[in-house]
Amino acid sequence: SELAEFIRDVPKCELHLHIEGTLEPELKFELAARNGVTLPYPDAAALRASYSFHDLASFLVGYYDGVGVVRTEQDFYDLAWAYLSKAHSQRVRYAEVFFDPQAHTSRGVEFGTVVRGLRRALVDARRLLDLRAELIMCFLRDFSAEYAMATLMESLPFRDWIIGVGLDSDERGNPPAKFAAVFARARAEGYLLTAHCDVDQENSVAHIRQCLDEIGVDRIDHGINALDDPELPGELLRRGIGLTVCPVSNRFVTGRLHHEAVRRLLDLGLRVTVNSDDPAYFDAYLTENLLALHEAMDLTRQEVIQLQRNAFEIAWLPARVRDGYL
Ligand code: ES4
Ligand code: ZN
Repeated sequence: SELAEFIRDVPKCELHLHIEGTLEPELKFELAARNGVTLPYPDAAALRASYSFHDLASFLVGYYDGVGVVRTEQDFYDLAWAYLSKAHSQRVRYAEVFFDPQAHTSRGVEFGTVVRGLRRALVDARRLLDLRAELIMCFLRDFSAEYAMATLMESLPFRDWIIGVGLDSDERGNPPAKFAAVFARARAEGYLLTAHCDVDQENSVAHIRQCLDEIGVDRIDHGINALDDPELPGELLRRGIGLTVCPVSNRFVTGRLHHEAVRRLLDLGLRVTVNSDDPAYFDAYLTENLLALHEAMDLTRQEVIQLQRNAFEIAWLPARVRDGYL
């Protein structure tokens, strides 16, 4: 249809993308061979066919296990370059890329190896693809606050290559407040702040409230359960805090795209955005997320434009650079 064409062609901004979640089975096999690792599947197709997630916890186990084949600086470069090439083909002009250093340092890969490999790919994308991208370091919330603080300290020599910090992995029993001191220190170091408040968690509303009152986030990842509370939507609106929603990821984790929530957030004038989260696992990059949403809710051209405008508006870019995209 005409709108599908428009969705494919519109210049895009991606703000919620885990680089570890872009590891396609084919690259996983290539890296396994390179590093002398034997995977428990005969080939990429068999690995792909084995994917079956019914909730967040079952997804995250295979996810952190699966990234074990990524080891050298070149491996991290190749991982990021594959994503950036794909994003470029979908007309992504700016991307903020999450990485999980503890998914790697916890298995003996040095912090510097991770960040140097990723950074080199970002620099090449800027030069060769005219795609600008920045890194956001996420803490794994199911590890301790002490380990997060130690990771924050390890990041400081690379401060200029990382624009902000986030919080991801298993939210159950791991509220944002657990990391209040870590985020306070991160802010003092000049990092911008975001945190995952995944869809339909046990304490979603309380966690969003903590993000505002105890962390002082600049953005919230997912966060659509703000709609369950009488005060939160108005407060997000007043404070200009954006939400990075991931429809196809929602469908995997909860069975539903939550497209009604996207429309309500748009209608309320909130800065809601659409993103891909873990596209290699959910089989949907940014264009496919927008198309899935369109199929479910019959997006208008104006809504597609507003979603991309919101993303560029809440992007962590210098004002003058941002204005160039708007
Ligand atoms: C994630 Cl779907 C999801 N939820 C929480 N943390 C994550 N990290 C990567 N994907
Ligand atoms: Zn995420």
